[in-house]
Amino acid sequence: MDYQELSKEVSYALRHAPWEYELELDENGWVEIDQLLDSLRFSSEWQHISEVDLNTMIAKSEKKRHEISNGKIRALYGHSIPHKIIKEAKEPPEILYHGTARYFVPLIKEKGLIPKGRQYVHLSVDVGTALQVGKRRDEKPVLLKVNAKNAWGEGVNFYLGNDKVWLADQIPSKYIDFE
Ligand code: HQG
Repeated sequence: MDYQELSKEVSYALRHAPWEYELELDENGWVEIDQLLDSLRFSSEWQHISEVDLNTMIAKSEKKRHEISNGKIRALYGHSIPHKIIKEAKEPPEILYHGTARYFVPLIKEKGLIPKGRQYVHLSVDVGTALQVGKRRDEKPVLLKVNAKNAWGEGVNFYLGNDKVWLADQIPSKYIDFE
């Protein structure tokens, strides 16, 4: 089984288009695993899929994108659906990073970091991860340093995605160090 392809499809279903799979996410983004499996099995590629495959998909992935608990599965970040997923607000580490494309920098200086097509701004705990994120859009990505703890102290909300990804509603540019 192509677990990378499966992960892409599960992310698409759980982050962007649950209605295409006849799924309804609860307020924290969870769906019944059986419902997701039933829906995936309509496609010939996944007709023999089982819960074991979802566990293998998560175990093999280089990023922790999905989580399984109590017969349910959810995406941990990345959502774009209109109904905002409720995340657990949490005090962030002192510094978080954001990797982006050079051509976005003037706009980010002006408006701060905004979620664009997603529900939250995505931040990384380490430089390497942030640069990888930025490389999706620019071969020479820009590394932004976010003074997360200061922002939190002044009322900006942060939320936990996974152990490497933090989320925020927006980050005003006064909390961002540009290279
Ligand atoms: C930029 C992937 C103009 C922002 C990744 C980013 C991540 C602005 C882009 C996760 C802006 C949005 C999310 C402003 C922010 N003006 N551009 N004011 N504020 N931007 O893809 O953070 O592999 O929605 O810098 O690895 O790149 O799918 O967010 O470049 O963890 O699991 O607008 O998605 O994870 O792009 O990536 P995205 P992102 P997966």
